[in-house]
Amino acid sequence: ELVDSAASSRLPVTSPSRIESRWGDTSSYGAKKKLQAWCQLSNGDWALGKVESTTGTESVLSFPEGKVLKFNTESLLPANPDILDGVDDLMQLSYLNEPSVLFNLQYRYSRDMIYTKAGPVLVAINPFKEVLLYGKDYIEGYRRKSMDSPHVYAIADTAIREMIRDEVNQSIIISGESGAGKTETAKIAMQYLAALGGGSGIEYEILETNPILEAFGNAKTSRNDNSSRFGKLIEIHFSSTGKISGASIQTCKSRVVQCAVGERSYHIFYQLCAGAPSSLREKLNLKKAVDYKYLKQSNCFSIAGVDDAERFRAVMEAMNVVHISNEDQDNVFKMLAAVLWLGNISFTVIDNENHVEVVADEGAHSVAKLIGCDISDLKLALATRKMKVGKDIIVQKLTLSQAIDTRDALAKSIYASLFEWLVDQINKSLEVGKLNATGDQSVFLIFMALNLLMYKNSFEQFCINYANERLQQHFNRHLFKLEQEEYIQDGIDWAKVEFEDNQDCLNLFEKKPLGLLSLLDEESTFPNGTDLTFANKLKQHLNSNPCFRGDRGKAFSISHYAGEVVYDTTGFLEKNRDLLHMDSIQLLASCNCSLPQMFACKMLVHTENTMGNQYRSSGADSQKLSVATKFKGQLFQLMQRLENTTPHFIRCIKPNNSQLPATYEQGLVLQQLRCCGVLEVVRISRSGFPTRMSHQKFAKRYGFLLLENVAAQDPLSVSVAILHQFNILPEMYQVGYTKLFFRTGQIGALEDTRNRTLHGILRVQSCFRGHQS
Ligand code: AOV
Repeated sequence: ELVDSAASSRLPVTSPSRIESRWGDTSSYGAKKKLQAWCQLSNGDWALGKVESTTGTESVLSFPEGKVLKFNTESLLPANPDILDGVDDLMQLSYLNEPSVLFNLQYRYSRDMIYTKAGPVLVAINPFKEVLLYGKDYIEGYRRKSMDSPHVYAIADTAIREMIRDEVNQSIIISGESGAGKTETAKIAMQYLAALGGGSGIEYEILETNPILEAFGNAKTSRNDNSSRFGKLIEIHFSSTGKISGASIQTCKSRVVQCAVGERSYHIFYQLCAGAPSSLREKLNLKKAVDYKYLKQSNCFSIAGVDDAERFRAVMEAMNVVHISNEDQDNVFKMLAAVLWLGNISFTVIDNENHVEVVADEGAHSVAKLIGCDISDLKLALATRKMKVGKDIIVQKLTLSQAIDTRDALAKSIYASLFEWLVDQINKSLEVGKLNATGDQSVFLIFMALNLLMYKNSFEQFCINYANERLQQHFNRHLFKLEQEEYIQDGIDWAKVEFEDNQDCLNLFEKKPLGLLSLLDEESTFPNGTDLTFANKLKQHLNSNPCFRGDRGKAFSISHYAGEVVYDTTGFLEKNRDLLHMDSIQLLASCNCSLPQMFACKMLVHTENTMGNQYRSSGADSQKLSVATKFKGQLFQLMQRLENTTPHFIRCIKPNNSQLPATYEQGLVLQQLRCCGVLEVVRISRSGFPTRMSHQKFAKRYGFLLLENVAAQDPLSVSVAILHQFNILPEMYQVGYTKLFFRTGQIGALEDTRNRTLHGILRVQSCFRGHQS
């Protein structure tokens, strides 16, 4: 910047075209350097082209391969100057539009720089291959701060340091869709935590919980071979000296045994059928997966490239690592087999009112044997219901559909209880440091499975998307606070920064009595409620809500922060009720096997807690808390714990659905950036003043463009003079105590002018040199 400001500052002036007036003063790049712009091709991808000409509403763009195409000028988006290619924080971009963000991430990804910051968020793109970014040297580099490019290690380092320095709990919130790399990322973060705080071996045990939780909690879906059907929260405790002293895991489930064509139920069922050794097979009277109705319904038994038998051995090994005794393991497998056999139990109709009786075949006998009850008790529990009428208890026979529901509900609740029990066992094993854990700080590692929003959504996505909405609010508010602090610190008028909140959408879910969840629970308790009456009720009460739209038939739409999603209410009531009758609980309580007894105990506690609360008890038959309400409760607990932590956010992105390296599908990435809230960060920043530069830096960088001589003036005065000379509108910037704050795009325009001027000077200089030589 050895430039004589007086000589170089005459700016060529041309009349700004439509694009230029929209994007700021980027005109007169003129013939030498054409304006570059993003345009959307017919396949939806964005491409970078040179603007050849603009006439009326149309622009002609040329592309590197020589192609020339016409576009609607309004549809073009400005591209960033080349010097910003591959910046390691998206916030450094002058233009934060979607193609610019996508391109920047792709630029880095193709160079194995899979991590990029988006302000306070770390974006991690799954490389689907080994990248040389980990291990001892890198850990040392980040520990000593000799490395500072975006990395999971850097996040873990900040978390651990802030925990020790501020004595405040930290959370690392890792989200992304299945297969995006959450588990890997958590392991990488753990690696770092273990290097700084490990040594007891507990970190190994924590990692070994993964195969177990995945086997029991994950399933193949049509979109993902290994989709986690639960949210997972791992809490790692550190002693005051910064060493890992223990850990605990919490899960938050949203799916029950049921699957569609092309999907599988939980992995563990197929693993058990494929991998159980013969002695175990005999004990469980185990058949092949195809012999079980629950597994057969979807007609999908294997996953490409996955050996279920081998996985089963890995799960058994992991169970040993977390100290689940052989006897308990046997009991676990018994419960699994009981669930499978329950699905094979059939009924015969015994009268003309469609009442039924259980067929005492292999299925029924196996279940009774496995859970340790009398077959007559089992038959009674599945085909009758005790009702309280006045002071008397009468026994009512069940119809075929009631009996099937009862059977399925029992299977689901055994499975859910088993999963809960397993998590409890794992936690006991990880509790080593608990004794002296009082007063310790801890780092929480939190996984939230953020599934992609899909066109046809059911109850599960409804719950997950609701959770995402809550998490998004937490994220927004954190960001808002960080921003606010920076503005206030620099004396900026905070009122000029607008932030959108998703409170409206959350209200749509949570308002009482006329919110989605309340209405769902209400309809679920009506004996005559159906999915259709539920859908109609929503339309009747919520149509005036801007986040809600009633669609045809059983469908409705919600405007989520990430976009509009259509839901189909089919199955909502049944899944939400997750009804288990007292008769079934009593059956489990009467078993002479330890696990069913324990399950029944827990269910009874649940039931008692909720009776007289929100839920009516109808005689001897009482209901558990609805699934949605339970989910909401767990979510609130999780949020409450998060509120008391300093959060760190990592968003994992899956660049393609084929698990291939070096394959970056724009549309897929974009979808996830929207869902994970990365574009939201960008949007929030854009609504504020995302570009910041100190007075000094600004004066030094652009001062030479001034017409008047300002050499003697202070940086602030120089800065103000620049702002005036370039007619930057007052609403486009704010002057702080130490920094200037700009709205998006403003610096880009200045930067272009600067480059243009420098180019001009260089040309003039080389011209001179040419003469001299
Ligand atoms: P998930 O945890 O997000 O899915 P994973 O962490 O299991 O996804 O990642 C899926 C696969 O991507 C892994 O098995 C690796 O092959 C690859 N991968 C992810 N991150 C990296 C990385 N940093 N380096 C190399 N390979 C990676 V799930 O928990 O299904 O919701 O169940």
